[in-house]
Amino acid sequence: MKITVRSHRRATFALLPILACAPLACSGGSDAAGQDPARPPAVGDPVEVVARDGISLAPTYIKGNLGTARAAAAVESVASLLGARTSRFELASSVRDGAVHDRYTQFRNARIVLGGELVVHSRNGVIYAANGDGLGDLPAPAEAAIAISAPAAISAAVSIYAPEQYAAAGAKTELAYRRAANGKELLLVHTITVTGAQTDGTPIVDTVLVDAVSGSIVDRIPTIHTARNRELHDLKNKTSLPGATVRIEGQEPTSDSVVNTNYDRLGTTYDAYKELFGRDSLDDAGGKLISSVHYSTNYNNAYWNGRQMVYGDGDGRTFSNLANSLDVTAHELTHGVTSKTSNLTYSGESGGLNEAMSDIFGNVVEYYGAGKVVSDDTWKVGEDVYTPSTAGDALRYLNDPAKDKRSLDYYPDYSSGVDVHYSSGIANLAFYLLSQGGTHPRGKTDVKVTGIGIEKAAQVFYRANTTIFTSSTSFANAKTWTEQAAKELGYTDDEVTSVRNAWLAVGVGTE
Ligand SMILES: [Ca+2]
Ligand SMILES: [Ca+2]
Ligand SMILES: [Zn+2]
Repeated sequence: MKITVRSHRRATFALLPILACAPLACSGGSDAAGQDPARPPAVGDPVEVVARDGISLAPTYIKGNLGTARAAAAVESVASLLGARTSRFELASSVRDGAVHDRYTQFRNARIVLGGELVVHSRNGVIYAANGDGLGDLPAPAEAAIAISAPAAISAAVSIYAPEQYAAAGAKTELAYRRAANGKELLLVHTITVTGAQTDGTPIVDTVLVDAVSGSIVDRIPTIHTARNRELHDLKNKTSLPGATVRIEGQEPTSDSVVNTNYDRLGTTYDAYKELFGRDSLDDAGGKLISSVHYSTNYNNAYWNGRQMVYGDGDGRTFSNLANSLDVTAHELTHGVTSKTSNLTYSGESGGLNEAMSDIFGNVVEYYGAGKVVSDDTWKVGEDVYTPSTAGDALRYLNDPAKDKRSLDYYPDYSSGVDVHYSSGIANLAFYLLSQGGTHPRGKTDVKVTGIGIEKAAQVFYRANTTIFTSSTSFANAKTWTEQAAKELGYTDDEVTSVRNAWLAVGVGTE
């Protein structure tokens, strides 16, 4: 196994002079001011509820002058406006892009509420908007209701794996709350980390949630993000990461063309994120981009393990070497961006959105690498390494997801068991239609979308994923929140309508 390590390039990106631009004088286009450009919120303005949760009816997005950023009283007041009076909130992370987007973790009865983050948006110290999921005062069992012990929960978690897959469990067993599937209450769950390996060598690091009251499995959340869903099982050679260092930033090419090509792919991905979004690497702090290539033998996959990319050589039939593909590389790296920002949970609807972000930005990077040219390949995933003996096909298709015979292209077809690599098709198609315009490729709706171009569409999805989405964002939330992102970017009413229509065209929302 070999590894390519890329140290960061120091950012020369300077802050845009947005602070010198009074909101009233700011015209449209890409500003990073982070609020509706029409007028700043003023004290005494009514608080506007932009969207509500479909079940709890708690607001999921509010706008107005909501007080002083990071003041405890203001955060409490914002939480209360969002219907969360019985929870406590702690600042977890922050994104700055001219505006400040503070993410707060929610606690109930001193236990974390998974997926229940509050995001508070401020500018010049004044909160102008806030959003979140699962923030209403949903009923929650007290710890006195626990009927399932931690060891019993670990047994239940392990039982969903084949014996040869499972290696260990229980290292990080903790109690937490998680919204029930019916949306009406919080469940008290044991969170259990399970490690092991699939038969093709892909590692397993899952978080399994076991209901502490009923003992049922609530969710299985993989933390290993593969570029594609596993299809073949050829060999089971074990590997240990990261392997020997063979090329670091600035070093001359080696004799291994796979190392050199992947080194260039990492460079293009870095440059695209920096130029298009002003982002300095995955963590926006110049962090290293690390790849290990030649993983296992004939391994038909690539994955992101939370720290680095890992690529198989492919078996030469289903895939050639995955490390040579730019959109596969950028797909994996985008999992890193998502994990540092929205941290979309990798199961259910949020998991489909997580995969879609990677498919979308994988190809936005490919578009950038092609000299900012849109081609048929812009809407195909992994076309350069998939089925070397068949021309023109791809692993997935953003412009016609159902072409792979598995991916969804219409939200009413969604059910909770759909693999995240296939539910991603719903958002992938929305992105395609927002970029290029048109109607649903299979006529499932008759909504006509006016395209706004790939770069503007990418700005909308990037802003939503990095500053508004939370770990439990649904497709319906994604619709509302990408519309908000477009407004914050200063896009025209027609362009915001295109965002709305793109989602309506794939069956998300009704108006
Ligand atoms: Ca592509
Ligand atoms: Ca092919
Ligand atoms: Zn992925």
